[in-house]
Amino acid sequence: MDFTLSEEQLMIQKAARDFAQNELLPGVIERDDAQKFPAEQVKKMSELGFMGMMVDPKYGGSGLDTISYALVMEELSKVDASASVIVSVNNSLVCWGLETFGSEAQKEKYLTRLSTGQCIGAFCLSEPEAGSDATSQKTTAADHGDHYIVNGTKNWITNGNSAEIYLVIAQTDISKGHKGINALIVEKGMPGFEIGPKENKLGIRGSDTHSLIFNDVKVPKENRIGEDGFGFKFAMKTLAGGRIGIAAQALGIAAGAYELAKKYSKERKAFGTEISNHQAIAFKLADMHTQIEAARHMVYKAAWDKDQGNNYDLSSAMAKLYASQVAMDTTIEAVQIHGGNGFVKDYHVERMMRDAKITQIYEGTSEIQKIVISRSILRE
Ligand code: COS
Repeated sequence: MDFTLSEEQLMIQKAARDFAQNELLPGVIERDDAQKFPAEQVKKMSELGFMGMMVDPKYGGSGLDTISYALVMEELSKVDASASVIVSVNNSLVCWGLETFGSEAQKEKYLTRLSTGQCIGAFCLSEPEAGSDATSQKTTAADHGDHYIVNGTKNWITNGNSAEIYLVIAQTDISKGHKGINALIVEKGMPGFEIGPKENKLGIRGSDTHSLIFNDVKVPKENRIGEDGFGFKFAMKTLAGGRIGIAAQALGIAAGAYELAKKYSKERKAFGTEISNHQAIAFKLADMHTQIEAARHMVYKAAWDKDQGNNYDLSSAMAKLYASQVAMDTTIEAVQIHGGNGFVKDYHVERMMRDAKITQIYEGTSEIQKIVISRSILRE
């Protein structure tokens, strides 16, 4: 067993760390406050190859492994989880889904644009009445021979307005249940496709989350990903990898808040000494550090499983379940260690606490991860 990162992985980790400090940190509080999409930062991340990290270079990607992707997600998320979710959705849901299951023509038409950051993508599964219960899709894609007619509404879509390419899950034949669901590539600007209002969120406020409305949108059949009826499996397989990205995001949020809390505890004095000298604070730091390290091992293990070609449904679900809990617990404690300053925006940790919550909700709630985990272990 070798826990050493390769030279290349260390280099990518450093590039992401430097980028986060130099380009994401300035203005992160203001972007959160104003719900401002980090457009300039996304452009720079494209130049660094962060938008198509695991994509084959022949489609404009960086050709990196999943561990490198997790390292980048961790470093970006230490500073700005709004920026990192944009990266995560584009990489592990949109690019990976298209590269793995798309046709050659689809890859040529869409993947290169997405992996080079010429445009970004969105993954559209959730609906007003189908979040966790993902087979209950109400959005329809009626088969009209050489095209589908799509009708319905999608909710809470990350990159909702900033995207140009949308992977939309919709029901074609309700009598076939989940086997009647398709995944379609929909382009912004297709007649009948409207972007709904932007959500005013608790956290990750810099990312743009919208509902999407489809009114008789005509989508050519060549835009269907995989065979007829493959849409639900496409969503499940893609989300399994997406969960590694979100687990790495949760890990990064936790590690970022911990680093700030540790630094603060060595500066802030109370009762005549730095508060890190009080066991009440030192023990909190010990717990945070231990839990973060455990989460890190789980995240890297899930990424490693994916890189080795192992099944990663279980390891990604466990990594997301655990890392998101650690993100929540650690950020709450980081606010506590900061005391009154923790409640003030300038010290960052209150934002991290708000950002952490979504990691227990999107790409499968913690309760959904427990369904995936329990079914997997009981099948053994
Ligand atoms: N890979 C491949 N296939 C999978 C799969 C996976 N990871 N998970 C499920 N499937 C397949 C099953 O094998 C089954 O196919 P068959 O009938 O051919 O065997 C099919 O998908 C339906 O699976 P299942 O019967 O387990 O469906 P359920 O309705 O019980 O739901 C859960 C399964 C709960 C795991 C699923 O609905 C889920 O992940 N929901 C959360 C979705 C989500 O993450 N939403 C957030 C939106 S994105 S922000």
